[in-house]
Amino acid sequence: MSDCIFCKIAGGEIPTDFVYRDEDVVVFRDVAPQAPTHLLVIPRCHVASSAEVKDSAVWGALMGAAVKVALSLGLEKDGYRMVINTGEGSGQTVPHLHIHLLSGRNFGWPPG
Ligand code: DGP
Repeated sequence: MSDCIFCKIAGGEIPTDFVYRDEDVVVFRDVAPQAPTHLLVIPRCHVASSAEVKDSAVWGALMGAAVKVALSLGLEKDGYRMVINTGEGSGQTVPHLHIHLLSGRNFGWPPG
């Protein structure tokens, strides 16, 4: 989508240091980190939110990449959290599906 910031990042229109890239997914650091490690895992194809996924292969690619990156960084040692905000009420601000991958501090439950 031409006016989507995450499509521009995935497409290379906005210079970004990628932590991970494959043909379906890119991973990069959140601009406003909420933990010492805060990565965004996004599909290259534009999907507005988790509620809009039509092809279950998107989930395999996204979750597979998220866990691969988490393990490659050793995040499982102290634990990590994955979050998918869906819709305004959940706090979603960017309408392009993304997994927040957070680690490096203790997380409370229930989440705020
Ligand atoms: P959410 O609120 O779940 O939609 O999360 C969107 C996240 O995206 C938020 O934590 C800030 C981050 N973000 C927004 N714009 C940019 C950007 O241009 N670059 C990067 N790296 N992160 C962004």
